[in-house]
Amino acid sequence: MKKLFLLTFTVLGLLTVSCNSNQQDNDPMAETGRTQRTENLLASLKELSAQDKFMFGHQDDVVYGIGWVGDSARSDVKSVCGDYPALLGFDLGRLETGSSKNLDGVDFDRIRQEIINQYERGGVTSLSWHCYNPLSDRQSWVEDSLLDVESTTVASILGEGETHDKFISWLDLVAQFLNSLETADGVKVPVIFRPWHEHTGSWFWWGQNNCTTDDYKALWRLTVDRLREQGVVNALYAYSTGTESGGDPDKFMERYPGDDYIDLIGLDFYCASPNSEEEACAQYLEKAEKHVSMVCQLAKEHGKAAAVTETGYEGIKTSDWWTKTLLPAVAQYPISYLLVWRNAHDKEGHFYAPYPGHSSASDFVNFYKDEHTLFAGDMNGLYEAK
Ligand code: BMA
Repeated sequence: MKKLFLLTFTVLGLLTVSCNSNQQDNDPMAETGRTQRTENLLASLKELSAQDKFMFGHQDDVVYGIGWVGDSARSDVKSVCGDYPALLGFDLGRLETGSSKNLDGVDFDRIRQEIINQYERGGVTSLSWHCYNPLSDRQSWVEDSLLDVESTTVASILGEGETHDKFISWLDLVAQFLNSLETADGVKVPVIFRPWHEHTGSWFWWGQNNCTTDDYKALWRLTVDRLREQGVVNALYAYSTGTESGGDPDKFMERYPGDDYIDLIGLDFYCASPNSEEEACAQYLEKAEKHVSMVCQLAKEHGKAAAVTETGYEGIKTSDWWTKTLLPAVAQYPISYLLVWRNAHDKEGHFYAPYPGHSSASDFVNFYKDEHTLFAGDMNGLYEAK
């Protein structure tokens, strides 16, 4: 009995010590208001940015793919090359409306679990947010018939605007979700949060023609300040534009909310042409030269990590796209990661990663084996102090 008690006592003691130490690790650091692990991740991303290796990422990789949805431990990328992506992307759109599923039908509880799984395999998660329009109560994409509403939405959020309180309650739901990202051992899982993306275009209500520069910056600051106030200690923030700057750094940074608000500078750009595959690939290489080099330069100047926050070739129509277009386009630039978009199970032809039997699958295996690319199995110590 005594022995059993001692054993129980010891186990309880060990558990308490380990919980306490995780608890302490979850405490925000005085200088940055974030956990040590989150700062370590940022340092690792910057270190990766300075090397000639990058993490491969895929949106919604583990929750559905071509011909399947909702399976456990499945991934089109893993089925093709044997490993998970080093980075996963998920979207928080519809969290703000209180829905249990996001805009693409993925359960938020599942997303939470997959973020934790990804952390436990040593990888990273990036979260985008196709946020509803709080003024129209409709999607984030601008609707032509509602242009007056779309172009006054950001202003309606700011100051004492009519949607301010509602929007703050939406941010609080995001904060709640980020705060809930905890492993069974009580470790707060760091993530990259990438709201208000592609703002240099005008297809979202927060886009270029729909708000002023000052209002866009104010939206960012309101977002980050509120999340911090709500106790979010595990988020890095990514600024990610489209290609509308044309490679002009001043234009690219026009709506940058400031170094205190941003950790990672990135770009969304795709391989596409209405004319031909050759043209799509040639233009992709040109775009990379113009934009990715600029992103890396700006990230360096501002002391931030650099990334290609979204990219890909819808339907991957060229079978050697991975090694003959993507790699030559980006491998020479010091990015920390690139993320290809989702393999939709419900939208014919809307996929950006290969799946077994796809014509680019064997080329993807070469891409996987290439010295520049990192997958989950290559991840080691991203969250440890350098
Ligand atoms: C777009 C498309 C949509 C999707 C949205 C948010 O690029 O993939 O089908 O709903 O992203 O994930």
